Amino acid sequence: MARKFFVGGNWKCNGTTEEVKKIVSTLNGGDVPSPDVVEVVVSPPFVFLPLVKTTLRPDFHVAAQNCWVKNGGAYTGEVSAEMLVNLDIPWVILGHSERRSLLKESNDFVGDKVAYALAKGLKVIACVGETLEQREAGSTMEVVAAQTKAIAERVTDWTNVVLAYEPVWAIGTGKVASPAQAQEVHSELRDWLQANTSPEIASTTRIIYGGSVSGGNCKELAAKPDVDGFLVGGASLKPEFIDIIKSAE
Ligand code: G2H
Repeated sequence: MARKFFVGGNWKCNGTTEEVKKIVSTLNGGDVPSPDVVEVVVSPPFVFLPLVKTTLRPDFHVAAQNCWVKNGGAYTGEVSAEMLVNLDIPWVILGHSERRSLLKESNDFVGDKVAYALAKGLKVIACVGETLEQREAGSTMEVVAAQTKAIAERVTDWTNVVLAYEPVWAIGTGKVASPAQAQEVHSELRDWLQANTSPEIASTTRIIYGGSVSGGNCKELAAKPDVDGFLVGGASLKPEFIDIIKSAE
């Protein structure tokens, strides 16, 4: 089964109501390939999710940028998977490196979150990636395999999982991975899935790339056989996000 190209826009902690309305209006006016060709999901901060969901074109979907590891309760500042489901938010990003590093989210904690969110009916963009130090030490695959293993130990059905490979050294730095570097890790991740989950999961799970993706570099990256799309940060706030979506064709 062919893997449908996937483009996610991670708005991170950016935007005012006016700015959000402007981004949505740009997206709504964009001429992009049909939903048969590309799946587009944008991820505004929690507070803007209802606004974006109600004003965004129907062929694009929304994602939260995080959710709590279990049911709600006395967890000040958290948002539960159940709340996202209640608001009809279909997707959530989990394990982003900014949360892993700044908020000390461990592999196990991210794995627990992914399993819980999936069990509640959410679709998950699960992020993995190595730091520059780890890459230079030659441990890239060891790091991303351990991050993926923590998910694989808890999840059997990968239908609603998109795996995002985001090398930390490429995030928000303008230093995008070369198409060959991205392809190498994506291919090794697919091999890892083949060996540790199943051939079916390995061949159908989308592995997308994130880290300084732009309108200028997306086409070359998209041409690689194991790059099934992108998770875009900075450029997803700009009109060039439309060009990135178009790289699906
Ligand atoms: C990586 C990416 C989006 P950016 O974090 O998840 O951000 O494209 O700004 O590097």
